[in-house]
Amino acid sequence: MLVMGVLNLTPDSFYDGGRYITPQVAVKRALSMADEGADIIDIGGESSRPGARSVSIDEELARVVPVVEDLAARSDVLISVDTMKSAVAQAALAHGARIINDISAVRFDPNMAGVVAENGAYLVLMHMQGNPETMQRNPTYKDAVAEIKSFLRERIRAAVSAGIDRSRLIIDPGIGFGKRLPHNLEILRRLSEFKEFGVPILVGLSRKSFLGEILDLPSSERLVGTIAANAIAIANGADIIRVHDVKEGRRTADVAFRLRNYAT
Ligand code: 9MG
Repeated sequence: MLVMGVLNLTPDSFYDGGRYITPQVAVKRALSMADEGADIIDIGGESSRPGARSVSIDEELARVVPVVEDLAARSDVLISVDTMKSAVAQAALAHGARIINDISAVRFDPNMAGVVAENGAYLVLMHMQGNPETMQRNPTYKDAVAEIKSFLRERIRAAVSAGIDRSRLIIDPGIGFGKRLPHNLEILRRLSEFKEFGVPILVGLSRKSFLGEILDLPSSERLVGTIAANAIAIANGADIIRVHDVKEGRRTADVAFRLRNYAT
């Protein structure tokens, strides 16, 4: 059971935007997340929030690469980079990253799958209906779980045919990416159905707006909701949780995983 700590190097992410804006502060935060029990640090240089400003390759490289390089020199923690750009992925992998978290599931940049394959990197394939700009404009499904599974099946096939070893793949149903509250709830309730792919399942629900809808609370007040929902996700089969609050996420993971696997 792995915990992925979120490190956004962006001014406009929905919860931690603007906090880790210099490389020194960002690396310090990454090291403290590793101390708190993060197995993976997911570093992002472009916000995927609806309406967020898009970032040039040069700007994203300038934000991400110095942090990856310095963190890799100071720690053995697994470094993931949240990017849809193959040039950013290539540079990050050359400087010590091991995982590419591509929320487009290698659809937005035609060179991405090749870069991941050539570097023998791990790849997160996430489902999103639409794109970050349009995704929350009335997303619609007949059967969200069935449609997300069919998308992931096709993306796994595409990744493998681009030369990425299946053992390097991680799937993610993309909580909040082109989904309304009932879709997110249905996905978490039926998460075990994603086990049929035989690859690890990552869930990112930390402080997201569906929790705000349930609780009628802003992102700063959604930690307890995050813990509750992560515990259910783990009970239903999640292998990796992506969280802003690593200490709490680690404890949630350890307890929920032990309960899931307890055998008399
Ligand atoms: C970058 N990012 C924001 N939310 C995410 C989620 O739920 N999963 C993954 N893989 N990445 C995410």
